[in-house]
Amino acid sequence: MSDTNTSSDIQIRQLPLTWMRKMLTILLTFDKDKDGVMGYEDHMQVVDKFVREANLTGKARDGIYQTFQDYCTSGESQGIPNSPSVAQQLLTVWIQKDNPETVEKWYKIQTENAQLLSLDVPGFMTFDNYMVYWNGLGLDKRFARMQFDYMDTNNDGLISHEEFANGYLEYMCNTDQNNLNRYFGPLMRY
Ligand SMILES: [Ca+2]
Ligand SMILES: [Ca+2]
Repeated sequence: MSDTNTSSDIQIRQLPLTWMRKMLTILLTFDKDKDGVMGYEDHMQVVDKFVREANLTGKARDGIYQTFQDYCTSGESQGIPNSPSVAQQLLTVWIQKDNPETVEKWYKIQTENAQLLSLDVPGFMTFDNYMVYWNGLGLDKRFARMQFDYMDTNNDGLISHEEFANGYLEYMCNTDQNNLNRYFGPLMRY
């Protein structure tokens, strides 16, 4: 192909395996209609489930919908849900992980999630609250504690909103083969 997009001129075979497995693990969790892409409808289903699990109402509920809508339908981040295939979505995320605008949206989404999950202990997420998130995503309960402790970088037994959001950014942006972040549970085999 002879398009002009130089920065995106990377092939799927060039992506680091661990990073790719992390992204495919997200896909397994979020691709509800199993069409190979985490699209707009998948995102909305995730929010629906989250809203139910966390019993959100009123402004809290409207806020999280608004944040996801913005992510899916405006700015460069919308290229991710609008990708036509698994490979294209991986390549789009690969590029967007270096885009400050998209990274800021990721941070905002996870900070808002953390706030909504810790209404009883403002500013921090207890392990019980974290389990609302983990179970809401339908992840393997056995591995929740390991990830919780991994993100608890100051070892106070709580996850601050910053620790939660930074954990997500590290999951998305760290391309090291030995990265132990398991934000969405054990990595899929690929
Ligand atoms: Ca899908
Ligand atoms: Ca902590």
